[in-house]
Amino acid sequence: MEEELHHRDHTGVQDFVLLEDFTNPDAFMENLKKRFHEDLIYTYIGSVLVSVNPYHELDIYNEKFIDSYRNVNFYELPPHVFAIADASYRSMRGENRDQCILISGESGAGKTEASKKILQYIAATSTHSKNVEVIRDRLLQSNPLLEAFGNAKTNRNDNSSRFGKYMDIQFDYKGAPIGGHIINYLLEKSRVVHQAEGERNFHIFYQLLEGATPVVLSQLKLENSSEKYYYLNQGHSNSLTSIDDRANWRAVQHALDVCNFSNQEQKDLFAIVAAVLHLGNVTFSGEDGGPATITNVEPVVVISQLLGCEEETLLLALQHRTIEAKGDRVMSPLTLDQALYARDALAKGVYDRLFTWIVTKVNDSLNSRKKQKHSLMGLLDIYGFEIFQVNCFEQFSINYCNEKLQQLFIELTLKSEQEEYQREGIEWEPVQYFNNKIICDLIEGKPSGIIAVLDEECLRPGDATDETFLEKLTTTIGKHPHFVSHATTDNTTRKTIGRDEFRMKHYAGDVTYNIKGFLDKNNDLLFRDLKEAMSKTKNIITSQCFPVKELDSKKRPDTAGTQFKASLTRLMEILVSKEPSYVRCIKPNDFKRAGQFDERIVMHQIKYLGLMENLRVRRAGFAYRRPYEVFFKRYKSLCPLTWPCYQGLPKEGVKEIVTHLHYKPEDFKMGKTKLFIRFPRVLFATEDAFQLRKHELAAAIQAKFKCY
Ligand code: AD9
Ligand code: MG
Repeated sequence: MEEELHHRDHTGVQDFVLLEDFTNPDAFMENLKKRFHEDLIYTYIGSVLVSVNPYHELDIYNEKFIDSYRNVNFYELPPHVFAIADASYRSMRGENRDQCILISGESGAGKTEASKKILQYIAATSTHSKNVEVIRDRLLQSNPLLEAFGNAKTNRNDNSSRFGKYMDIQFDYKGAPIGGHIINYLLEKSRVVHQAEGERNFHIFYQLLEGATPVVLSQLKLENSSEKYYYLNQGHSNSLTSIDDRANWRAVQHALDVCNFSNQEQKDLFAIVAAVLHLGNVTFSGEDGGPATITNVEPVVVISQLLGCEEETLLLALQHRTIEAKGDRVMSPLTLDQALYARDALAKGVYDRLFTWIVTKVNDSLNSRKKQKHSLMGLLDIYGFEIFQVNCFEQFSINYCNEKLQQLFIELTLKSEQEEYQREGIEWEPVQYFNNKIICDLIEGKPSGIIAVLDEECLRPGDATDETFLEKLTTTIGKHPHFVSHATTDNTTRKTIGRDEFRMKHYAGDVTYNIKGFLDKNNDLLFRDLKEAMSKTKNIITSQCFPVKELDSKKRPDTAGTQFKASLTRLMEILVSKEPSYVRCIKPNDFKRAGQFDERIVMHQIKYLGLMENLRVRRAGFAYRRPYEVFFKRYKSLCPLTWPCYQGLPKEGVKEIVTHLHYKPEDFKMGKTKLFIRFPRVLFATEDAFQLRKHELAAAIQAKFKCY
């Protein structure tokens, strides 16, 4: 098996650190390309894994591969996502440090696939018992379930994640997975009511229509034809060859059972999914500015049956809103625009809360309760950087999230690595890199960041509109080097940007955002009457999702932008507290096509992901570093001067050890508190010697006991 693996990997270099011309981006790309055409999709930059999406199935994820990567030193086998998973797992076990694996790259680059492979590896590697198996299955099954509700076909990716996901896997002291916890980030709920040309709604809708039995469909009053539903037919792209909705439906059914959703819960869940579809088919009529009336009552009747609420209440809430004036409550009819807005807001609100309810329920099933949590491994798989024909509030949020992640990467690799050399007094030629902190500040800064300005407009009573928001942006940040608007730019650029747009120079490229809907989406308003109607439903999920106490609260909820910002800040705190590993995913072409390597777009990604800088820092640096205490404790038995007893300081002890092991001067440097080793092979040799020594010592002890 190992022979086979080595044989497969004869093309290019496995680690960019070995590239002769390591400062040349063309050489970098040539290496990626050569390997890509041999289906060698993984390459290292030191301990960072670079992965290129092959866009076809590779037979490198089977049991045999899992076995061969288990417990093997990182650099001994060809680069693989399993090696990253294994190294992270072993580091967690060996050094008792919580880990996280951060997967980044643009939409369609292969993040979600990578995260699934890591989970597969971890599930297969760790010690098994009956209890562990239950949790392991749930961890694995949470994927198809959340993907069904949270992924969709976009023009970039047929299975695009439309929510961010951070998953902690909890392990006991033996290294067995005993629980997990998922945090979900901002679901792109606008997709529930509208899809761009060529795109689809969330997978679950099509799965239900394609996969459910005629009996189930008739209970839900649905027809097996997605074309009939307004919320599904706007993108004109319902059937896909790349996705088997029927098979995925069966997978979801299985996942729901494994994750402990009761029959009643499953019934209620799909009643909601169906209700959303019926809601989309409710139509209104109304004159300019006059009251709107529902023109087809049938779907409303069906919804009230499905959710278990009064038909009348729902009809009223869809056509009116209650206004409180001077202590009096008055029913005010909605205009046509308002009624359509309210209908869509209800559909989005219900679906979004349902999604969070599902995550909570999955977390419940993964809760390790009394069992002793010992260590954690986090997996982050978010939506990748996106540029569409038209970019809205959703793309703005997604790209903001990617800026934050890039910032973390910079902080933890480029910046901290260089700072550490300085701190440790090691000679060092600084590497220049672009720090995107300036863009993060532009978005989230106070008081003049984009989110702050947006909030200000949202909270301003009176005539605030998307247009006034843009005006305000232009006056407050018009001169910022990463912001461009029609009003602030030169004549040439002005031709490329509309009056209702602003452009941001993101780390990954320029994106032009259309301001339409920014205020609404940030406000995220759902009329009280509809909330109240939902809180009174007999369907346990909707009533739980719309608790009465929310209605009683007088406090205005935070805007969508501010909530997202806060959740990202918390995420960053979680991530910096752990030891990170990185997978950097690259998309080889824009056509989801196997075997096609588009140099232009790959080069663009190499540049913005900062891979060249990453390589330079790595190349000039040291593969391994450990505090003297840690190194000394592990390897002291290798040197007669430090074993079995040693009186001196750990640093002096380490010096004895490396001298005894004949480390060459160019192989290592001694910092103030840490030992730095330049090449992994040196460490491997030391580790191998240690393993041998351990066996010798164990044998000696055994022999001693036998004498007695
Ligand atoms: V998005 O930001 O969620 O839109 P991802 O998650 O980066 O994006 P994803 O993992 O979903 O991309 O990959 C897109 C598609 O590429 C998958 O559906 C697969 O068809 C294909 N892919 C990705 N990685 C692999 C792989 N290692 N082997 C085979 C792959 N196919
Ligand atoms: Mg994804």
